[in-house]
Amino acid sequence: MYKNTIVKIPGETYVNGLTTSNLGRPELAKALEQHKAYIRALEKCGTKVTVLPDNIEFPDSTFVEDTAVLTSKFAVISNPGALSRNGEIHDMEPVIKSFYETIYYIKAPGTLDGGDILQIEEHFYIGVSARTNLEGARQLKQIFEYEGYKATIIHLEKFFHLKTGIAYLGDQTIVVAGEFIDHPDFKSYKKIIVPREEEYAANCVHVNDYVIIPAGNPVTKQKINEAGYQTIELEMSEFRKLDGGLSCLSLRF
Ligand code: CIR
Repeated sequence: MYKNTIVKIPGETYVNGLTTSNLGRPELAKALEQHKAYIRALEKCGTKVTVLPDNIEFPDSTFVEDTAVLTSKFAVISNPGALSRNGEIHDMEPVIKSFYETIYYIKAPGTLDGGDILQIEEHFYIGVSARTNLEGARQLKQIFEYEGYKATIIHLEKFFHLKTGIAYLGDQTIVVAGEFIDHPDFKSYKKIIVPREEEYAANCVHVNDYVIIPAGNPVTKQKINEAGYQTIELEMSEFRKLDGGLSCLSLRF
């Protein structure tokens, strides 16, 4: 059960954020509207949403998930792998300190983006990606093991972040796409398989009684509903343009 969520408003420089998507430049007004709907959805799920002001110095800073890994017992401040994003942790640190007593840090030369971390009950999966290096992944694995959790490092082939292609819904059920469909480390879970043309929907978030999914993915929505979950659909076009998915826009704890 998540009680809290943290989000950050996209600033006017959002349109200059990092991207590999080729979907065009985002429209700020539309992004702000979609972000408001995202906040409303987190409230509908029963979380208290902490809304942080924008910071135009960091165009990508609305993607707060990458700055930290939050668990029920402790927090880890990440060390974001993109140079232009690394300073985002300085805005986030005091906020996280207001919620947590035990805080760990990923330290250079380790880099780590929170989007590469997936929790399945007491087991954390850590993606090694273009943003999270092996040193960062090893540091985090050590922290989890010290705190009594299991941790597995997963080497990504194509996905941007680990959670770009996988989500956990509870009840040992995962939503998977692409390279994770037949991945040996996920073979013991019940799987909802996302079809290729809906791959963006693999980044969905289970928040209490709902699964929030990106609008326009009817096959995935139906499969999630058939598995017994209620869904909330959100328009995500302006975040997708900067490679952002639903999970990236919040920290949930
Ligand atoms: C970036 O390239 O860092 C941002 N434009 C998108 C970050 C998406 N975050 C995530 O998947 N956790």
